[in-house]
Amino acid sequence: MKILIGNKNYSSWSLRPWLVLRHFEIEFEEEILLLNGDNWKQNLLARTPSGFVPVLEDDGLVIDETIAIIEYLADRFPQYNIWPDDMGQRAMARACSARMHAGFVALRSAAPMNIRGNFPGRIDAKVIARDMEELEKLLVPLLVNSQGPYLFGDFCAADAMFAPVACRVNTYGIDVSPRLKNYFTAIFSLTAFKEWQGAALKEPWVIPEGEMDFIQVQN
Ligand SMILES: N[C@@H](CCC(=O)N[C@@H](CS)C(=O)NCC(=O)O)C(=O)O
Repeated sequence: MKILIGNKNYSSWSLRPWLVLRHFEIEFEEEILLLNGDNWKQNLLARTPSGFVPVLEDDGLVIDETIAIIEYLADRFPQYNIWPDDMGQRAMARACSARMHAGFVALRSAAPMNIRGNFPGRIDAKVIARDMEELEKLLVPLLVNSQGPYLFGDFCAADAMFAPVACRVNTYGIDVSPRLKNYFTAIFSLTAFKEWQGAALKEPWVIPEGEMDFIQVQN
């Protein structure tokens, strides 16, 4: 089984299924397809169905789209609770994951994941206010219900879906409620997350579009 991912510092979609693979100790190989440099897009188009990462290759299958990769892993490894065991909780976990996959567009574009970046106070709070309100309304009741540390108690795929949001909140110093702050701390404390973060911090590549000065000029 092999996962094709983007640069670890920037590729928020790649982080999600990678975290599931690593956290549940599934054996896999990884290959980074750079999201920068000469001909990076042509290379991506040549190696992936849609020209986007992540992509999972397994047993002759080539699967793209983050949610589909996670669902495949859950089917392929039913011995792990990639989704919660309880049917109702599983439905809730899929629902909030789908909301993340399809939504939070303002937050995602104004505050791209940049793990090594440190840009507190440099995002216009008004631009992301509605998304941050929606995030609190979505996640806090789940955390109250589960009593933490993760959305459904133990770490599951839904938490992987929100891990890049934790990174964004950290990089841009975005205000969140104490409950969300604790939740993001729990994500940062995962061994699998620390491994990804350590690798991201060592990467030499800089993508201007993911750096604050570029974003502010664009806006
Ligand atoms: N809908 C896709 C989105 C994947 C995506 O946007 N990946 C980014 C990297 S994080 C990418 O490949 N970008 C290449 C490009 O923008 O051309 C998924 O859920 O996997």
